[in-house]
This record gives sequence, structure tokens and C-alpha cells, in this order.
Amino acid sequence: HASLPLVINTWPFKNATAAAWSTLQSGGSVLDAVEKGCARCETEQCDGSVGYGGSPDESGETTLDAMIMNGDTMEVGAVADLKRIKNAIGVARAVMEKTDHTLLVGESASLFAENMGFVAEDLTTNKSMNIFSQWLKGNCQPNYRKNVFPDPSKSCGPYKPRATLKQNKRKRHANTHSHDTIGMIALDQDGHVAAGTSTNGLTHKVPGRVGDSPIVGAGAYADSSVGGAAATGDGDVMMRFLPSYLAVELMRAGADPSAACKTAISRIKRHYSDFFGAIICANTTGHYGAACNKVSGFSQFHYMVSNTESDTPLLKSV
Ligand code: SD4
Repeated sequence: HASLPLVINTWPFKNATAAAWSTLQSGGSVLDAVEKGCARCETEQCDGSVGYGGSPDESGETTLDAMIMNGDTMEVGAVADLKRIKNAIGVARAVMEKTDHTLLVGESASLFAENMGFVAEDLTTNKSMNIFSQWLKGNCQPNYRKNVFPDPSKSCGPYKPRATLKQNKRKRHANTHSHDTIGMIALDQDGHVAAGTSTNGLTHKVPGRVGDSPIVGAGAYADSSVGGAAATGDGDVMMRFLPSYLAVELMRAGADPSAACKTAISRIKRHYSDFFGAIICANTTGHYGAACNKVSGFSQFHYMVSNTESDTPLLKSV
């Protein structure tokens, strides 16, 4: 059932898949496909977890992480903690193509974007304002600070040192209820591979927090001599294992895509048995696979595939 070209992305974000596929069909490159596909999610705010108006941080601001990788040249462009610019993956591509750098962050990344002609605008919406004000009112989970408690007299912040060590054990999870970060891989018939991601990260994160999505080999990886991979889930944990890099290297060593994905997930499980996360992989023959860590509340991971077998994107699950 393998065929090329192929587009595959995390979560049931089918309009993103369709946008990438039609980009390829109309003669666009795999980089164009990944950029257009992820940008569709930035515009549609896929599930509130990609693009503007979602996942406000502790200060109420939505900030974006994104990356894109060219598997032919191994060039990468990425932005992290990007403020006030909606098209994060577009800025990531500009970093790749207009500079010799790989990753720009924060205010400076936004300034770079403005210099490149991207429009600066407020990423806050009524929805993100609401999430933030609910949190201020005392919906204090999750707490991404160690050894501290929100001060109950002052709603969720500022924070107080935690009373006992035992409370350190309090678990936190990335959002397992809804969909998440878009990670996408595109391959064409001539063996070009590109991969990319776009996300607004985790809700109520500490300002300045950067997740796995803009980190090369963590959020995504592409090598046209092998294939590509992209990950989603609890980035703070996942980025410690470079799962996308690992999956591509396993495929290079001969593993099929499903096995490569499974091994990349198991590697993380050894240390964090109940982490929330999933990965997708594809190789240059058009075979693809996925794996997730099945934990309570997350027993099935959905992803999308487009290839010549179907006119419309196919919903897959693992
Ligand atoms: C992050 N990996 O910033 C992203 C969020 C995500 O499922 O994918 N959550 O950690």
C-alpha cells in the first residue's frame, strides 16, 4: 500500500493534509507542502493547540514554536517563543532561507519576522483570554513549576515554595483530551523529503518555555536518503530523547516505519512510563507508520495520510 508522493501529519487535521497535498499536486515542492499544510492549521487554529488564540502562558500571552527541515540539504529554520506573528512556520522558513542560522527566539524572532514583512498582531482572542482568566481564578492545573505552589490567597500566582518534598511528586501532563501540535512529513516521487511542526505549546507554561516542536530531531527530522519523522506530546519530556532523530536513524539502519516509531516511544517510556506522546514516520519508499504511548485517557492516536490511493486525506489510528 506504499506510494509516493505522500503527506502524513499528526492528529486528524485533515484540512492541513489536503492543503499540503494540493500544494504537491500543483507542482509545489515538499517544503512548500509542509509550509502550506502547517500554515493551514495556524490559520484554522487547529484544536486551539496550533496558531494564535490558544494555550496562553502564565502571563496570558500566546507564543508560537515552529520548524521546517529540508531533507535534501539538511537545512533547518525554526522559531521559538515567537510573539505577535501568526504564521510561525512561514517565519521558520524565512530563517532557513534568508539567514545562515537555524533557530531564532522570542522578541528578536518577532522583530526578524517584521523585517521580513510578516504582520505583527495580537495573538490573544476572547477564547485565550477566557482560559487565562479561569486559570487566574483558581483553576491552577497544571503547575509547570517545581517546588512551588500557587498562592491560594492570590489565585494562581505568584508562587510559594512547596511545603514538603512529597508534593514534588505531583504529576503534570500535557493536554491528553484534545488534539495537539501539527507535525508533518511530505515526500515526493523524486525522493525529496521535508518535515515541519507548528504549535502554541502548553497552556499555562512558564513564559520563555520552549517545547520540542522547534528543536531539530525532537519535533521533527528529515533526511532524503531515509525519510522523515515528527512528534507530538509532552515536549518537555520528549525533547530529552530526540525521538524524531532516533526514528529516522532506526529507519536508516533498516527498521520499518512502524517499528522505528515504536522504538522511539519505548526509549522515552523507559524513564517516563506515563508520558503523553506520539510519533509518525515515513520512509522514501512511501511506507509510513506511527506509535503512541498508551496511557489512561489516551489509548488511540489519530493521524492523517494522503497518497495516490485516495482522493481525500485518510484518517488513520494507532
Ligand atoms: C509542546 N509538543 O510544546 C508540544 C505540544 C504538544 O501534545 O504536542 N502537545 O510540548
